[in-house]
Amino acid sequence: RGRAELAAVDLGATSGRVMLARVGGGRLDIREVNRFGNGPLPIWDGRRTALHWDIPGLYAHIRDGLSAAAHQSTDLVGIGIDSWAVDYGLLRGGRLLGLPYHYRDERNHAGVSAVHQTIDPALLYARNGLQFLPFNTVYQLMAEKQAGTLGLADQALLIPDLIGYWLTGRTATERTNASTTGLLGADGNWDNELEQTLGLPTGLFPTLIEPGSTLGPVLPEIITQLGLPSSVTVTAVASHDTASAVVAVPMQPESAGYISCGTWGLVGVEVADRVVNPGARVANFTNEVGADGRIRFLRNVMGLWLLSESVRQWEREGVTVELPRVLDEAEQAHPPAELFDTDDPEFLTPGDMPARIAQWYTSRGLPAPAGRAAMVRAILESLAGAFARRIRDAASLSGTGVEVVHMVGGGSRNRLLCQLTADRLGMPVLAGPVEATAIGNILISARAKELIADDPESARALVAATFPPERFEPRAAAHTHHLKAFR
Ligand code: LRH
Repeated sequence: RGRAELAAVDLGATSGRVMLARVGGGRLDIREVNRFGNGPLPIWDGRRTALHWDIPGLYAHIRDGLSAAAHQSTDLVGIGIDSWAVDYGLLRGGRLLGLPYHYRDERNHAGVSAVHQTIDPALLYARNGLQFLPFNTVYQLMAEKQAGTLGLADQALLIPDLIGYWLTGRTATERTNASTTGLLGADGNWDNELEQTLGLPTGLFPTLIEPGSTLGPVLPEIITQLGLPSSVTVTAVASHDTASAVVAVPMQPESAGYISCGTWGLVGVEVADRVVNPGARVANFTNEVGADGRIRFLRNVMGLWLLSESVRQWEREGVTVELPRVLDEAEQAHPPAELFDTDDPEFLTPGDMPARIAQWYTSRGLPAPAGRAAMVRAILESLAGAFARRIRDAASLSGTGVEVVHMVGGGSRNRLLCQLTADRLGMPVLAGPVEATAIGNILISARAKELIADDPESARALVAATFPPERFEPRAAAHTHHLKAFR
């Protein structure tokens, strides 16, 4: 096996980046090429302000990043793309019809009632095994149908597949991300019967492809425009960002849980088979498909969105917020008298987050955190509490003997959050890597290009050796009322 360079395009809901990695000979070196902000773009639609993604803007940053990567590299052989799940672009005759909707747009409410009027949510869960999130693609498509826009399209592409299509001219639906649409059946194929029941067109999404397969060579004009080597190809990686992140969790899945903490906290375990039963449905656990056919049995917890939306609000109020300082202050602040429910749907939409959290407390007759430091402390304590609770659920519902919990993604850089999570869990938290998603993206490309051994264990061993995690031990006093290990 030789060494070569690979680019990862990794789009998160709060920021995106292009990374360049040199892989081979048992080594993985990765660095950032460019980074750009991302977020909901409000656009007036004639009746209301709708939330969209600025996909052309993101694509421009991706092109810049790939071009810079090509200039910094001597041997760029592949590109992999991952992004947040569930969202898609509608196309007709190969052309994008409009800006993709942001999953936080409120149109989903209409889609949810339309779907649940047609099919009982319990039956839907038995088919697709997905937790209820109002923005699962199936609900968005129903909203689109009601708005009359779905009929205009002859194709839908999930976000990473859309970027891949623009780079290669090839269309496909990568499986891990497809599994978040709600339209895949237990057999792993598009559930045409469900689509027909809901009155949705079948065949809207192109054929499924597996992570690790080649999408295609980059279009000649793009090779020229960006100065890419002519032989570079796009690999379909585990294109759902969470799937990529879990590929790079340096864990032993039989005895570990994970928290992939960025905009969202994705909290769960990796299992061989779907866990679909009434308990899992009531706890709102999902079965998303991962690389190597593994299942991510997890639950969404609101995540660092609570913090980033708070910071955004404070900045709107004219305060300059230096996050490291606010986190230091939060460490000194008093913990809240009570944790708030991070997953209250009130927190889903953009806007004044501190006011909504304060309202959560006062409407229950509880004192709201006073001041920024106390608010940040309440957010981190409440997230840590939710993480611990969901790890416990994941372990007991799946029968996994969790002894240690890995925290990856941006949250793993937040030492207070890691420590509080360890305290609430009563077990060690192993933090890092921060860029797990981009690393997982690279690892799948590297396996496909035969730069590393083609198995998930070797890939995780490489992560563990390259990015040794930081260990947070639970502090004794804090966890006395929590169980040590859960089965
Ligand atoms: C995390 C994530 C998560 C989905 C949400 C839409 O970025 O992909 O797995 O539930 O975004």
